[in-house]
Amino acid sequence: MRIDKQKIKQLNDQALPEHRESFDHLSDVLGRKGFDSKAIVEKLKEFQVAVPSWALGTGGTRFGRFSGGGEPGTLEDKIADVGLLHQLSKSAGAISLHIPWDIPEDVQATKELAASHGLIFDAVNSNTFQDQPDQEHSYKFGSLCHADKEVRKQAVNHNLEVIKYGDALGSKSLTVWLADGSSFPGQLNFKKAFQRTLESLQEIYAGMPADWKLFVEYKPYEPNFYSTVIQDWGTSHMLADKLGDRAYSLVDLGHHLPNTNIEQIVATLMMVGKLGGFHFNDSKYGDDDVTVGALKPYQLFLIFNELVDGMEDPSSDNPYPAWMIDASHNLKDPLEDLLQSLEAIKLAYAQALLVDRTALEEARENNDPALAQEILQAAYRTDVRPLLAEARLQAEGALDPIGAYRRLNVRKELITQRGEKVISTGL
Ligand code: PSV
Ligand code: MN
Ligand code: MN
Repeated sequence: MRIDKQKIKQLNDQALPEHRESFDHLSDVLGRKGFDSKAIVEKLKEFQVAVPSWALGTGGTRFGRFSGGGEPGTLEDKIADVGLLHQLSKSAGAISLHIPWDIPEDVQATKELAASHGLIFDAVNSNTFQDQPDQEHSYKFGSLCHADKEVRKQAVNHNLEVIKYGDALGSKSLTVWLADGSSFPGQLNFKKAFQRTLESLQEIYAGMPADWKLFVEYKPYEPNFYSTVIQDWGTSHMLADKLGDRAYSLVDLGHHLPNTNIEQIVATLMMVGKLGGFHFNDSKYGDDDVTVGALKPYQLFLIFNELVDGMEDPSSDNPYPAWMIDASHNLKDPLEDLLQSLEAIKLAYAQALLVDRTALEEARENNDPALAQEILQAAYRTDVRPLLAEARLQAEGALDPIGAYRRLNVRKELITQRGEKVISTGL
């Protein structure tokens, strides 16, 4: 399904006078502080976040799954759902696939369908954390780190196949996240596991097209509960460094132990040009994967403050990071959830663009933490929602994406088309 553009326009027209008033007011306030609202709106229009195919269905927990109905049952439906998100938000211009959950039957037709929704294919993701019905060897005791060379070979070949699919679709990067690790002390030889993983990744790296990047994602625990082979950013960076120039670390917000200073990790990785990708979500306890900004919007802002700093730093050769939402849970309508995540990401981005970096640097050099905090919080406490709305309006999206989604009964229409019972592939 696609939303009739005219209907979005009609809703926008109704809300326009109020929006104009708040946008003009904010532009005046920001203008007096030396910020150019127009330039910020342009940056917001450019900022696109990939939506992963596995977030479009209701997420389950190990205790149950409660589908809301109208879920996408095919890759085509998933593309259509991201298309809807993009129509409303104008910020979700890419989809990230997980193979083998999303194998395209007809690559050309899939590419054309995505393009017709204004979408490109972002990083492709391999899956060696589950066994597939037709596979020869099991990943129960690991994949790229496995003690048995044949298992490692199977996992490497799977990644090479994922690259092939991605290449055909126009993706330019592969994200590798491994569940490899151990659940009991003594189970795994840490050094051998690292070395085997490195060798396997080297084979995968060698199999990438010359213009591709490899993102190495880390995670401290789960599904293994004693050790994870790529447990943290240091391990991920060591691997990326040994692999070569086109290998990078990938930071997933949920993949840290409580209270980790993620903004410092971001700053450090960007300083050495090794932050390749970023997975957004939020959490209270672990890898909760709840809506971005639902719990810790200030932390998200502090992270964006470093991301913007890294992106604007002329001495850094860090590539433009690949942004992706990696959130999915079991209560909200997944499309509303993703619209909220997109909004939270862009709010934090816009606020970070309002940090007076020259003044902040001066405060730091003068050892003035109180002033540094004032500067950061002045940006954080600015209500930047009119800037986001203006960016959407100019791009012909919805002034109020969730409002439009509800008023246009999108979920009801999806349920009519797809039924109540379709279960989307994913976790
Ligand atoms: C693992 O927890 C993860 O964050 C990785 O990015 C996976 O690819 C994704 O979730 C989906 O399983
Ligand atoms: Mn992730
Ligand atoms: Mn995760």
